[in-house]
Formats: sequence, C-alpha cells, structure tokens
Amino acid sequence: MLDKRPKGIRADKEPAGGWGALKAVVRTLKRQQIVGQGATTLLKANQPEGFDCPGCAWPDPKHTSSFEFCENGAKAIAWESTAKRADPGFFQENSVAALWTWTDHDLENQGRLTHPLIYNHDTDRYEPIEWSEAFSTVGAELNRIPDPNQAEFYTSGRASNEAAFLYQLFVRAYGTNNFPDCSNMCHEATSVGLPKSIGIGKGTVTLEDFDRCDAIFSFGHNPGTNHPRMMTTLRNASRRGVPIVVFNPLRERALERFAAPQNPIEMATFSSTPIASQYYQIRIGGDFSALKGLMKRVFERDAEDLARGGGGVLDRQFIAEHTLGIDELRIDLESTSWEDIVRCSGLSKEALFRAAETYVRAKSVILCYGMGVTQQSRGTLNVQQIANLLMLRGNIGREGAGICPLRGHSNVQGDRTVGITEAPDKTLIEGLERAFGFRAPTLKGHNAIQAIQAIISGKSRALVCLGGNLAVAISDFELVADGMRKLDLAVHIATKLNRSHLLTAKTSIVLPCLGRTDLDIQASGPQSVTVEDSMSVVHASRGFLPPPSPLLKSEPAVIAGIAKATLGAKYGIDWGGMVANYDRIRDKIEEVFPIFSDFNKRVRFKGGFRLDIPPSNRKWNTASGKATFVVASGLREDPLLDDPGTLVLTTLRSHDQYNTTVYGLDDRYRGVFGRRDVVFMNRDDLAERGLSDGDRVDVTSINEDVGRTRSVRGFIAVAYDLPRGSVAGYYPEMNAVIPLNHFDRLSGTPAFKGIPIAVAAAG
Ligand SMILES: Nc1nc2c(c(=O)[nH]1)N[C@H]1C(S)=C(S)[C@@H](COP(=O)(O)OP(=O)(O)OC[C@H]3O[C@@H](n4cnc5c(=O)[nH]c(N)nc54)[C@H](O)[C@@H]3O)O[C@H]1N2
Ligand SMILES: Nc1nc2c(c(=O)[nH]1)N[C@H]1C(S)=C(S)[C@@H](COP(=O)(O)OP(=O)(O)OC[C@H]3O[C@@H](n4cnc5c(=O)[nH]c(N)nc54)[C@H](O)[C@@H]3O)O[C@H]1N2
Ligand SMILES: [Mo]
Repeated sequence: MLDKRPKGIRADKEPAGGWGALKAVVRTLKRQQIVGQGATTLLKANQPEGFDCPGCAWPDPKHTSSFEFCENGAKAIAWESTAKRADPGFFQENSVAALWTWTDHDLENQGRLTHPLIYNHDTDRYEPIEWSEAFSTVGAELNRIPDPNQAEFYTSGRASNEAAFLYQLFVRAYGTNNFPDCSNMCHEATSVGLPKSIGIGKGTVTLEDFDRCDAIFSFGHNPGTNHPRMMTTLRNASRRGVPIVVFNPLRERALERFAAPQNPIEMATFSSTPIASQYYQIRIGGDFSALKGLMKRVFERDAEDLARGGGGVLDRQFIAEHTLGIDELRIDLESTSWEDIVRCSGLSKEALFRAAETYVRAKSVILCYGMGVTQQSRGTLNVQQIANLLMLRGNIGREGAGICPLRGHSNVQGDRTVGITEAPDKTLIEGLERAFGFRAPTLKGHNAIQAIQAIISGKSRALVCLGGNLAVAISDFELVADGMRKLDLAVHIATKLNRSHLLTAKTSIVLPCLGRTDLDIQASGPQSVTVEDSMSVVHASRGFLPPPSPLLKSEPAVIAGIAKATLGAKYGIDWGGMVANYDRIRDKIEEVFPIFSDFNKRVRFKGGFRLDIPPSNRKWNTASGKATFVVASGLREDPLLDDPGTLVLTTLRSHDQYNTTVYGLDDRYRGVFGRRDVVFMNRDDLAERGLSDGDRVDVTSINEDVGRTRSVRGFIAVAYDLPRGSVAGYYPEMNAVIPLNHFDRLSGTPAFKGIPIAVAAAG
C-alpha cells in the first residue's frame, strides 16, 4: 500500500515533541539565516525581562520559568527575527501582478518589510513613501469618506494592549464601531455564548487548576501544534494519573503520545508519555449532540444513584444556590433520544456512557476546547452546552475545575478587553468619556463577516488593517478579493508582505511596524507593551533585537501618526505624549477600564497580574445574577451537516504554519511532507466514489447560493483514519470552497469546520 502513495505522504510513528521537535527548531533557524542570534532570542522568550512569545496565548508558569519554549514558538520567533528583508529594491524588481503568482509562503518568506510603501498604478509596483506623506494621505482619504461607518478597521490578535487601545480610541474618535477582528473568526462563539451562561466570555481556570484537577476533557483542539507549551501541562496531568478524555475526528499525535524535549530521560531513552486515556473520534460537527449525550447520561446516572439510595451525582447545592434553568435542561434532554444523539454525534451509546462515567467519577473537571467547537454553525450553542455540562457538577468556580477555551493569537483576548469590539458596552462608552471627554458612537458596528459583506457590496469604501491577512483568513476567497480590489483606500500595518496587501485599492499603503522581538525606543526610552494570555494574566513584553530597518515605527506610533493626520486636534487627545511613554497609554487604559487598577504598578510585578474573572469566584454577571443553563432544544439538526450521506469538510492548521503564515510544507505528525494540496478522507468514503488513496480530486462546496461554484481542483486524496462522512483539508487553501454565508448565526463565527462538500475525481 505505502509504496503506491504519492510523493510526500507517508506514515510517521514518532511521538509528538521529542527529537523531531528539536531537529525542526534547528532547521527553522538555519532557513531564516539567524543561527547565532536566533539561539539567544529563543532564550528571552517568555522571560520576566523578555518578550511574550508571539506563538500562542497559553500562559507561562508565572512567566518566570528558566526555559520555556517550544518548536512552534521557535518557528514564530525565527520567522519574525529573520535576517531576510522585503526592501524597496525587491518591490522595484517585482510587480504586484508578478507577486500575485507567488505562494503565500514565498510572499512572507521574503522577510521583514523595511519602508512605508504606496502602490503606483502606472508601474504596478509598491514604491517607498515618507512616513509624513503616508500619514497625510491616509488622513485625507479617511476624511473624504462621507460617513465614518463606511470604513472598516480590522485587528489581528498580535497587537499589544497599548496598540489596540490607541487604535480603538482613534477609530471611535473618527466616528465608527466597525471593528472586524480576527476574534470574530475564532472564539467569538465563546465571547457571545459564555456571557449568557456564566457572565463573562473568558475562561475560568488558572494554570494551577491543572495541578489539582481529577479529569481533563478536550474538545476540538490540537495542542501539539497550536498550543505546544500546553503539552507540558497535559503530560504532567497524565503522569499524575488524571484521565484525559479527547473528542476529535482526527487522531492527533500529540493527544496520543508526547515526549518532552525538556525532559532528559524521555529524550535519551526515546520514550514518551501517553496523553489521552480515552479517544473518541467524533463526527465533524457532532459535538453539540455528544455534549447533550453526556449530559443526558449524567441525569440518568443521577437518577440511578438516587434509586440506589445514594445522594445523586449532580451538585445540588451549587445548582440551587448559583444557577437557573436546570429543569428546562432536564426536560429537553429527556425528550432527546439516544438514537438521534448517536446518529448525529457519530459516537456509540457505550462510548458516551464511558466518557460520562469518567466525568461523574471525577471530583474536579477542566474542559478545554478550541476551534473544532467554535467554528461551527452551532458554535455558540456548543460553547453553552459545555458550560451546562460543567455546571451540572459544580465544575466552575472551584479549585481544579473550570472551562478553558484555548485562545488563538497571543493577545487576541487582550485586544477585546481594551476595547476592540463592534458592540461597545456602557463601561467602554462611559470610560472613554471619563478619560478623554468625548462621547463615542454607540451604534453597533461591523464584525468580520459584516465588514466583508459591506466591502463586497460596495457600501464600505476603506479598509485599515492592524496586522493580519484578512482576505486569506476569511471564507470565500474569490468573492472577497474582488470586493477588496474595488475599495478607495486600503491601509496595512504589517511586519511582512502577504496576499491581502496585493489586493490593491485606489490608494493602497503598507506601513511596516516593529514586532514583539524588536527593541522599541520612544522619547522616554525603551518601552514595554502588555498582553493578556488565555487565563487572563496580563504581563509585560519587551523586545530587544535591533529593528530590521531604522525606518520602522512601533504599532502605537503608526496609529498615533494616522490619528493625528486624520483627526488633527479633535477632542484634544495627546497622541504624541502617549506614544512618548507607554505608561501614559496604560494610565488611560486604567482610567477607562477600572479592572486595570494600578496597571503600571501591577504590570511591573514578576509574572504580571490576573484580571478579575468573577465566575472563578462564583460571581455571575448575567442578567439574573445567576449562572444559567442555556437550553437549546433538540439536536438542532441540519439537513446537510447531519445527514450521514453528506461529506462534511473541516479545515485545519498543519504543524508548519501560523494561520495564513506558512512556514513550510510539512505536517510531520499527520505524515504529509512537502505539500499542502491534500484532502484527508475515510477509505470507504473514497471507495464509495470510485476513488482510492493518492487519486487527484476536486472538492466543491454544496452551494446554498445558486450560480456560484466554489472548488479547489486537483488535490490529492489521502486515505485517513477519520469517521465516515468527515473530510479534512488545510486552512487557508480550502477557504476558496467555504461560502461566506456559512456562519454561526448567533456569533457570526464562520463555520470553517463544518462545510458540506462533494468530492469527485479531478475533472
Ligand atoms: N503553531 C501554531 N500555533 C497556533 C496557530 C497556528 O496556526 N499555528 N494559530 C493560533 C490560533 S489564531 C488559534 S485560534 C489556535 C487554534 O488552535 P486549534 O483550536 O487547535 O486549531 P485547529 O488546527 O484549527 O484545529 C482544531 C482541532 O479541532 C479538530 N476538529 C475539527 N473539526 C472538529 C469537530 O467538528 N469537532 C471536534 N471535536 N474537533 C474538530 C481538528 O481535528 C483539530 O485537531 O492556535 C493558535 N496557535
Ligand atoms: N478555513 C479556516 N479559516 C480560518 C481559520 C480556520 O481554522 N480555518 N482560523 C481563523 C482564525 S482562528 C484566525 S485567528 C484567523 C487569523 O487571521 P489573521 O490574524 O488575519 O491572520 P494571520 O495569518 O495571523 O496574519 C498574518 C499576518 O500578520 C502580520 N503580522 C505578523 N506579526 C505582526 C505584528 O506583530 N504586527 C503587525 N501589525 N502585523 C503582524 C504579517 O504581515 C502576517 O502576514 O483566521 C481564521 N481563518
Ligand atoms: Mo484564532
């Protein structure tokens, strides 16, 4: 069988981590030509005086550990601190039309941007421009737009709290709440779902809780690749004998076995630690039904226990004192049949019973989840079922227990905390008025999907992006690209060139900025910024590398430059003063948001400080003041998604990428090398279509809107251990087949992990 497989597809049995990870780090450093300097850079990641690793938002043990890095953190750091440069000579040589034909990998691999650039339509080239002229051009163009609500201001989650705060201040002073942001494509289901359940859209656990839990449930996340420092935590839990119960359609290597690169014994003996004690290969999109199945079983077990004279397995005291809605939940579950649960989840009744048994036997349970849960048309409902399941046994607001959404970008959570939101609440509006003396707009703005819809329809005329690669990250690439090319103004504040920058508008400007690892010196001296991790710990980050070009400005400085050029003296905001010393930005953050009291003092503590998370102390900022079992009746069946005959596509990150940034073409743990044009499918699903492993196939979305076909062609089918009906491919290559209107109606999160498709032999 194996020798028939196409080039680059092979079985690979190494555990996650281990020597494979160390070898990969060395290779990455070499490729980015930073061998000597790179090594010292890595040593400063996540150190008290160092920078926050831009890799992920998993917390560090008090940010004080002696050496806490990982393979993919090393890749992120090496990618940023590369010796390669995309300078004016490069842009002189390559027209935008020529660059369009490059791969996403090659575009970014050209290296760091060095000069502010403006697009010249006559030469089809980006050409250098002075900062002052760039700012005045952006200001003039923004002021030309008749209504501020016709401009979109995107944020990607790497921006620091200081940058994000200044950005939202500028945009609100300009006059809109149009804040599409990467979080809208990521954990928006958490941000929308959890406030109704527990009063805040954030996780409730701390890193210490993992030392005290009695079971860990994991739904739809792949920590070996995306939160590798979490592997240390999972490994320690496993070694302590804590059951780890995984729900994932794919058997992800790191969730099976992990060798810690920092552990001399595992390294020397080539041994590893098993991670999952139970592994359930759920059908794509089956989580809603599986969670309901688990809860149904908890109620059944409770009744059985009571009948035997026991006290039941529900946490009755917690439920009575702290919650509302338990009866509605019980009634709904009683009327939901096991038969339907089994059919829609793709898991047997026995499997769900076994997982539920582990759940009820553990005193304290943490439930972790990622994109497999949120990027679904039922994403918000999924998140609320997770909260329900935990609340049944009082697993929130107690030591060793809680809900743990795995955030994406390293500061995506912080950006939301300091005001990047299309729906500002009273705290924000009143806080801004207190601190800056003006009334910010209250009209709800656009999220990512709405912003794109406004751009496609021609209603919005300008797009400003604080980082990211919006056109490639969102669904329906072709439609989005057409829309963006018709804009009057496109501004990108970025570290590296990407495809979104090539979608040129009437006026297109690229403004190069410092990254996390770069030394940032302002009038008052070297500056630190702050970020918030997945567990709401805010801490400082300070870069130390000499910037890739003397012309680069920090993100706060770029934003202040645009703000001054656009707003002049409007509202008397002291843009220059804040940029001269970031302590002044932090003072203003504190003035707007009382939870940041003593910000400048507390951020100087070793390891930073944790923001108040009320449900961690069983305080519920919901409408009723109680935690709430949010009931979504039935199984919310979708005729396409839940039909066992339909193929459903999920889109994944490979081990060699950071979102749209493709570091390399390997996906070691999944056995894919040197290519990304693959479609993972169950062997029987292939056979049913007359296909076999290695065949070239076309993938087409089953359309909801007549007249458009969305396909990728000539991809390689890989027979893979996946449930029937479940298909996987890589993000962002597969975004071309995802319809824009395929999203969770409650949160606007695109359903990147549940797209009905057809697969056929390549035509
Ligand atoms: N190295 C690296 N680190 C990253 C990133 C990166 O791209 N590279 N991205 C960052 C960002 S922005 C984010 S949001 C996070 C993302 O981190 P993850 O949430 O881990 O992201 P994904 O790779 O999208 O995959 C999620 C997992 O969900 C599973 N899955 C797919 N469909 C379903 C389903 O229907 N149900 C269930 N239960 N599981 C499913 C997949 O098999 C996969 O294991 O990582 C962050 N960290
Ligand atoms: N099909 C599918 N689509 C998805 C997903 C999926 O799982 N499947 N995941 C979604 C998720 S979870 C997310 S978060 C989004 C990500 O969407 P984005 O955040 O928009 O995308 P990134 O690829 O992270 O952005 C990379 C670019 O950011 C810029 N950059 C890097 N570092 C910095 C910096 O320090 N400052 C500035 N200003 N710019 C910087 C560089 O120019 C780089 O090219 O994609 C979403 N799209
Ligand atoms: Mo994300």
